[in-house]
Amino acid sequence: MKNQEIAKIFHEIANFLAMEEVDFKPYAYRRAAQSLEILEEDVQNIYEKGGTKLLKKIPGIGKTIALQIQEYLKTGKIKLYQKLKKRTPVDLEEIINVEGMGPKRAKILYQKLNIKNLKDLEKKAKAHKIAPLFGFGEKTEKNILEGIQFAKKDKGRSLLGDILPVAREIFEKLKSLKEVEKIDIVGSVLRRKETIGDVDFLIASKNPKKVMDFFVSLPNIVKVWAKGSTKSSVRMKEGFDIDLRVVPKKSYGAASQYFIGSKEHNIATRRVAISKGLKLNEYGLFRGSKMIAGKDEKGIYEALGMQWIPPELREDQGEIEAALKRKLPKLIKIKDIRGDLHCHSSWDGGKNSIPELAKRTMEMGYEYLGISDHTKFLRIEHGLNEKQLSQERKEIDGLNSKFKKQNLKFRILQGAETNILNDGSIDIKDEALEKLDYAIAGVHSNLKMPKGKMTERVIRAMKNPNINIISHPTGRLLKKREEYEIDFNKILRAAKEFRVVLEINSSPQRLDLNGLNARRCKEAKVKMVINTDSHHKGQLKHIEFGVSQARRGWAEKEDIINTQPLKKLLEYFK
Ligand code: DGT
Ligand code: CA
Ligand code: CA
Repeated sequence: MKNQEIAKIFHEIANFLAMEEVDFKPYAYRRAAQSLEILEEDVQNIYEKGGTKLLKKIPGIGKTIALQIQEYLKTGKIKLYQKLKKRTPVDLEEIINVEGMGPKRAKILYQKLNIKNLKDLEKKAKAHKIAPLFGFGEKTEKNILEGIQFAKKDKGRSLLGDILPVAREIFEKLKSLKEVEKIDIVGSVLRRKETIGDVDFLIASKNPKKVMDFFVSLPNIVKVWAKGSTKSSVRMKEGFDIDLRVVPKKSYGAASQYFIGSKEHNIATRRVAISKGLKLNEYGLFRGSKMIAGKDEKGIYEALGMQWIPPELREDQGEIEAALKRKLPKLIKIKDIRGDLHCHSSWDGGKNSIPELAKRTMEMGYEYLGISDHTKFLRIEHGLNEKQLSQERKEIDGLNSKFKKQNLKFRILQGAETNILNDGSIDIKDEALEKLDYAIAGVHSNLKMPKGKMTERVIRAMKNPNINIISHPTGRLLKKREEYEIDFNKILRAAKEFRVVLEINSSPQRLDLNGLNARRCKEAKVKMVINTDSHHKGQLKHIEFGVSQARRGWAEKEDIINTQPLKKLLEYFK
């Protein structure tokens, strides 16, 4: 699917245009990009079916942009984009990824200081050339430097949410080859790490040469780093690398145990093998020169006296010891989820109406959907006030009585994602909160508070008996923004005391709580909820990312409240 590729180019065009300060045009490209991002049908299919005429039916796509989509589908390029890039040779994507930087600031820095990329930006910030510029100042310069350090830390790693769909497409292509007997995605993608260094595939085949020839000729490969009969490595247009290993079937289990990783897990597993007088490598498990296991993973772990270990746990964080004692957790699964409690509807500017979201969640097999629109403090997000919340309630009540008449088990709950203000108070009156089925509170402003203050702020919100859930509890944005300073142990204690649930936010940019914090939460016996924070129905499927983080946090069904039937859930919130 080319939708995301084209969306990315439109975003970049919008950034360049915003830099040149033509006002309405960036908006048009931004809108087209967003529209493509959430489009569920392949734009190529649409074009093939009805040309630019049908493309123009997509919301936000007018004549010019339809022609540019056509241009891209036919030539792989958009001339306007090439022209803009040439005119302003700035790596805008890299620069505006720094927290606090935008196209307008990037323009000033390019014009005044000739800053073209992250390296230039760091050099000038360190030399204190940025602070004296009009509209910048000491504080901004300091923030820019902090932002750069953060961006550098994750450089070269991609978000799991960006990688997984592409990896799955390639998986299907490789799988279709008749020489491929077995295939798996392995490495950190299978372990569902939040960020990915490179994608690893493992294949069993009697004809590695055929497989490798096919692999290196896949579309969207921009460079072949290496091509051999057992290992090949390529760079994709999207900017990440893929490693492919081909092994004979009899070693497939051993190879998959090795390439799933992590490296730390492998080292610890080999230690167990050695302690039993065995040798484990990517070809098999051996006693002397005799191979005693290797065809499948289960056989290897069994021969080592262990339970098979789900990939999400393979980080050498105690899973080996637990598997030896046969005490691995029974990890939560996607199908345990009965509903999503963090969704934004068109009431707060989300892309879909409540009935549209309800329809999609019913199709997903959910029993309930919680609508949790932003509240009034967030003006740019069209936050709802008390009166609008009660109007929204009427719509939800109406839909629920319709479901009841149709004998459907499905129900919509009314929540709200309220804001925790600086002093820990909530931006909606208690009388209005009491009328909701549940309330979420989150920090959306003033993220740079000192640790003690931030901790007190969130705890005060938790003390409010109407607050049931804290959304994205650490506030991080992957590759963009560090967690805010907060004493997480104190938060856990308060959550336990006031029976507040912590969210695992499934949005691929957040994944907050992450696996590690989810595990701390489980150990503190604090309940969690896995939500998507969807702003349109296409994002509801992100639930799988939250479930993966929960699994990385050793969470079982009982640790997650939205695995409960509706009645139990509502009792919990009482
Ligand atoms: P990434 O790519 O940084 O997100 O993380 P991984 O885990 O996918 O790492 P990668 O692609 O370098 O290697 C894939 C797996 O291969 C890794 O998880 C474990 C295994 N592996 C790689 N190098 C070594 C090594 O030096 N020793 C051992 N025991 N295993 C290794
Ligand atoms: Ca990898
Ligand atoms: Ca690799």
